[in-house]
Amino acid sequence: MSLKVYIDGKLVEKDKAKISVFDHGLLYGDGVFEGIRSYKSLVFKLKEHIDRLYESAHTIMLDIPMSKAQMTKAVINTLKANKLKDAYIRVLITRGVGDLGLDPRKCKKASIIIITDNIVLYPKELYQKGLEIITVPTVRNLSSAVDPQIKSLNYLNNIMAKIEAINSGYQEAIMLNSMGFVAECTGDNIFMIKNKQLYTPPQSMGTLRGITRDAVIAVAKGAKIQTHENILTRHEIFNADELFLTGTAAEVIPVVKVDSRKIGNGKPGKITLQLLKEFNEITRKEGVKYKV
Ligand code: PXG
Repeated sequence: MSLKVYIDGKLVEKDKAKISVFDHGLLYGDGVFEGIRSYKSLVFKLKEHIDRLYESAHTIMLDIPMSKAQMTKAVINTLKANKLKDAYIRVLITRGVGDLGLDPRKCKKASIIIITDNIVLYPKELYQKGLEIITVPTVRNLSSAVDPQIKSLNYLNNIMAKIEAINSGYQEAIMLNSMGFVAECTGDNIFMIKNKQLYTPPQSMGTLRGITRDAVIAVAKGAKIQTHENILTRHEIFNADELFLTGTAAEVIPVVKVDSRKIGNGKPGKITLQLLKEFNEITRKEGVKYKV
């Protein structure tokens, strides 16, 4: 059975899942998206993802032609149609079909696309050995230009940083903001442990308020680990006891080297591994249940 994709109310075969070349999502990256996961027939933080999707759309004045309750149903129905228990879910809202000009008023109706697929996991050894990453020249978008809270279909800012990492032989990059403070990675948030306390940059640094980030902060608070949203410099990152990244795709992944500086003892840290374990427990326990 081939994969079915939801497009504007219909489930269509993957090969037939197509949109117009006049869609402003393609012409201008004019649209928004979410990346969501399900674990063992539980969609993790579905409400939070849908709320963030509607907030992104609200800011760009994109009217999603369905309610949040209908969106929730559409996501679940797409998972069911594909009999997926552990899935990566991509919801996209494009501005829709318009003409070749920028004017979004020419686009009469937004398109809703829901893609569900098997999740491609990162190699297990990355979680055991930890990642080596670098800082890159491309700075994170200014909040006053394109706010990183908007998960827009234009991810060039992040892709530029990813290319710079890849060109230097690394898989992931730390993006700094225009002031030189740590913002986040290309598709993940960053955390450090120093003296048994947890630190991550605040939204005002050009950091996306990740849903995994919030979940990890909640886990840390539950474990009585003091947590802070603080400005972080490269110096502070280099001298962290432990470092890790969080994101829907990566979950919690340890970092052991930044710009050739060893972090802590060069191995994934104890608190990181504890948070990783507890996070994995909640993803298998909490969420919106569905039957396939
Ligand atoms: N920062 C950025 C810039 C992101 O795009 C996160 C942090 C983590 O947020 P959540 O809510 O997922 O904890 C993201 C999320 C991928 C991929 O394939 C990841 C994201 C977007 C698109 C693709 O790794 N990002």
